[in-house]
Amino acid sequence: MYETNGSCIYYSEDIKVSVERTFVAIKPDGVERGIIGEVIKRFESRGLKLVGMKLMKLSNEKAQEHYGEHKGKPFFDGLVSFITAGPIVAMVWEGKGAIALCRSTIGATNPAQAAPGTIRGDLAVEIGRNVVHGSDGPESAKREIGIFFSESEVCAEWPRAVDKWVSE
Ligand code: DAT
Ligand code: MG
Repeated sequence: MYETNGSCIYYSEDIKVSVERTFVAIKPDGVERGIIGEVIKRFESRGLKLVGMKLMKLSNEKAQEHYGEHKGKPFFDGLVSFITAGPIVAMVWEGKGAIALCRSTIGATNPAQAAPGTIRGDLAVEIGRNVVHGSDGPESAKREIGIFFSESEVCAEWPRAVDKWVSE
């Protein structure tokens, strides 16, 4: 049984585990470079569950809304042009601690400083071409999922048998 509560889901049987959702996007550089599968593989292999995904081209308005926290910064216009320059892969990933797990899988904002083994540390070299986006906290996760996905586009009821081998 699932009860949804914002970006969290509670499995309400004998155990009650809080499961987070987070928004992840493969940016136009990752799509154009043909590394969609490579990026998705990192999250799948980690044990996270994909509960929403679509290939889409962002409008200027949606891009400005998504990156609203950066409005006014010197890189804002370039960031909006970049994210709208081609299709992105918008995704929702779910799991225990999914927000922090996705951020650590993605790596530091500047690929030049990102640790090897992370997506940015392995697949990118520059801050303006850093391949992937991931929500940085529960509030941004909820906000960003809401920008890109309607409720019916997220697969809420999808229990996986493997989940017991991923999380205790
Ligand atoms: P992150 O994507 O790691 O959450 P962020 O939210 O601080 O990083 O910034 C959003 C994006 O904006 C980031 O992925 C790349 C770009 N960006 C951030 N800081 C920048 C800078 N100093 N110069 C150029 N682009 C920058
Ligand atoms: Mg950010």
